[in-house]
Amino acid sequence: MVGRNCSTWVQVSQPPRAEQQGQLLGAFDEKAYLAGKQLKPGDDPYREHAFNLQESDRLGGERAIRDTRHYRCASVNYDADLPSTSVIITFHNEARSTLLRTIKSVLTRSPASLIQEIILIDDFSSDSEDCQLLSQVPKVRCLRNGRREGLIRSRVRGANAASASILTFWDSHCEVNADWLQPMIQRVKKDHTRVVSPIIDVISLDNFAYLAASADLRGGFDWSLHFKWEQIPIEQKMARSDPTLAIRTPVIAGGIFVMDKSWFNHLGQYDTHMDIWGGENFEVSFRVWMCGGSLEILPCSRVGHVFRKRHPYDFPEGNALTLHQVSQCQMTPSVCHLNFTSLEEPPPRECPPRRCHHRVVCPRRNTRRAAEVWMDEYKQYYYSARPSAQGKAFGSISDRLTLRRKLNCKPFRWYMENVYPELRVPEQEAVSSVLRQGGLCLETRGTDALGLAECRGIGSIRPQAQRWELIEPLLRQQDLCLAISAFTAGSKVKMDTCSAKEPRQKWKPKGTALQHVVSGLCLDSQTPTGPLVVTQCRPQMASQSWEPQIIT
Ligand code: UD2
Ligand code: MN
Repeated sequence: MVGRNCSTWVQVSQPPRAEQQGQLLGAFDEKAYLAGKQLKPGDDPYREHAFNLQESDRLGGERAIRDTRHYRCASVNYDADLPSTSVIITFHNEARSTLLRTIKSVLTRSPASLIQEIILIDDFSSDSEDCQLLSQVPKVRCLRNGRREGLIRSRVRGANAASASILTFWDSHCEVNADWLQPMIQRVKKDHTRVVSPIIDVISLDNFAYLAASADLRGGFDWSLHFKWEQIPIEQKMARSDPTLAIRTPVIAGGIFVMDKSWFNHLGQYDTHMDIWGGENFEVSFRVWMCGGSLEILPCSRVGHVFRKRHPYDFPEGNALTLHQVSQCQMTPSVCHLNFTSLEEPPPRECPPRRCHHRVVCPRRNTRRAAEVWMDEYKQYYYSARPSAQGKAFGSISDRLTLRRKLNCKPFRWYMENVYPELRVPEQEAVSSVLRQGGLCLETRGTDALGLAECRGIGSIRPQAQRWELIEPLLRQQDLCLAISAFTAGSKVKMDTCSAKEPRQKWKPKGTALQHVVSGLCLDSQTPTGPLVVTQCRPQMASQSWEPQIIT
């Protein structure tokens, strides 16, 4: 381990010297730009941007920040001949100081050869001067929309104008950390179907402190289609021997990611019928996974972002939205390990639970489009969680459905089973029954043995052993499910820990028989005393008949 005084803050960049400033900013007059728009004495510093503008302005165009990466990241090697990227930043009425820090941090903390250009899309901000002035910065181009388009169409405009083969999408209030770009480009260069994001650190909206986000998070969601940061599953966490390796993520937060330009175009860019804000991160995430790509978070790449609690801008079509509170800051990554520097191993402790409130906007139209195009039969769970979405018009989706067919994308069930098996499908109406065969009932005896026994009603000593729930495809008794031991006729059946992914546990009713979905064989008692097995289905056979009788 590299020796380092733990109390020092590792500075990843010193403000450049005067002559470097000249090269970096060309004809652009930073002082005049920042002085051109200032908070007036007595003004509420949070009003216009939903963060403390006074603090942001005080920091100016550039500042040193702490290197928040794991210490092992510093010794990872990258190819010398990485391709360059076009950085696309859309903004609507962004504060001058945050926008300038975003741009300057990219220019100062990325290898110059990897930044082909920075394309700003001014999404019809009230003041058109910002765009003009910033265009004077070398490598920066600014395109101004003639009307408010929202971030989705703005990004597509930026992508179409980009000249590099790799696209990098950004919010307009970020600051990059040391060596953030190389890991991203390296991963995409190796496999162009990967879409990669950094760990998104937290820039405090109050004092602009740069805080390390937990490195154990990935993107997830609930059935109301709210994005949330969640702990990576424990098995994956245990299996991670190398903290510099990529983390697979079911969805991306949406704001900061790198993607191959041809892959972006091949996959249909974005759904440009989505307006203003929201939902596009689900749409692009489902699409990437289901149509042959993957999403990753790269722990050696860190970028800070000002997470806000409300939108500072208006939504022209306000009725497309509903507003409600969520009680946890699910949308802001948890900030832990505040007292260590990157050169130490972080102390292994869980983040404390946070109590704060966000006003969450539900862009029903956008989210509904994502659900309708990509979620197949699972969209019913979205509608159950967000009944108000059902009444909301969402326009035509035929183009997007055609795209899905053309790309031959996998069903949402595949996504659920392979990418996000941790997302629980809401409990279906579970009906408990006994399974009768003649006068006897199917019963478990421990985990291995199954047999037939006299039917005992509720209130008997062991009613649980005869109580079954068929929630297709599983035949359950609490956490245990009926499973075959092999896929051949004559194989015994047993009880196993339930997993909807496990092919051995998939059953469906066939008349009064119970058919194992994958082998096509049927549950058979052969003799009342023998072990239970699966055999060729013969519908008339008494030993294959299991009559459910509902119990309460
Ligand atoms: C998060 C994402 C954001 C986007 C959004 C869902 C991160 C860090 N941020 O929201 O990128 O995926 O979820 O849609 O993951 N903007 C426009 N035109 C508009 C509205 C916004 O250009 O009409 C710009 C805005 O100035 C900003 C960016 O779009 O640069 C994202 O907006 P935000 O910062 O308000 O969204 P955020 O961070 O809450
Ligand atoms: Mn943002």
